[in-house]
Amino acid sequence: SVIGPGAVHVPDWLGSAEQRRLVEACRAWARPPAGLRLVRTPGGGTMTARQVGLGWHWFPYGYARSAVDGDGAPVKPMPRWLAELGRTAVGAARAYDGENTYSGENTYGDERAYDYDIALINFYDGDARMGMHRDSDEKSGAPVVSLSLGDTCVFRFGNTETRTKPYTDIELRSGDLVVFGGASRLAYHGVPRVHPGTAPPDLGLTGRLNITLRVSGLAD
Ligand code: MD3
Ligand code: FE
Repeated sequence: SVIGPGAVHVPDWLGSAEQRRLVEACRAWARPPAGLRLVRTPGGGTMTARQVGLGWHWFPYGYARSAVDGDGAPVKPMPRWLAELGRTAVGAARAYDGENTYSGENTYGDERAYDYDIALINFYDGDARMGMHRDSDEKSGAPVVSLSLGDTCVFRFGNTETRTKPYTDIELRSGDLVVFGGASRLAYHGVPRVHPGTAPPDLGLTGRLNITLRVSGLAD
């Protein structure tokens, strides 16, 4: 369903076998070197969700090939299959982007043009959350693809002007896809809470995992 202009939510897009495969892959990516780390914020704090990058590591506010706030090891490569999953996700979301199909144009452009070269994986456990922010460190307008695994969260989708109201809260569950393109690409958003113990029992995951796929627009 459409959350906002250019923002499409596809519940239960990933089947349980695909979810398990992704969780397994995330576990491997989380291991050192260049594994899961706490991202330090400029104010001297740390983000409560831990993060690992593929292709590029994100830091406030930019991208680097080795984690500035990690062990200094070179970032793991972005697997080709994950980049292709990003393209497939954009195609799947377009089918639901009813607001935009009437014009013959679409919000998302041609996904074959997008070379997804970044995956940012956020691990939420305990009381982890994510404050309202915009993702503006990519130098490409390609849509951001979000895949949720494990516990259900409240996702807050805001506006492009302020980090406060108006916003829409929706629940993201394990297997859900959201694609953020067009006018939503620079909208404020956050994760005000995660509901513990709501992951599918067969997934073997405590907490929540979110994978975002992005195009850096940076040179190799
Ligand atoms: C809207 N992650 O990694 S996913 C992030 O669940 C991030 O871990 C959240 O915000 C999470 O930056 C939310 C949904 C999401 C991701 C990227 C976006 C929404 C977005 C980029 C632009 C607009
Ligand atoms: Fe974000």
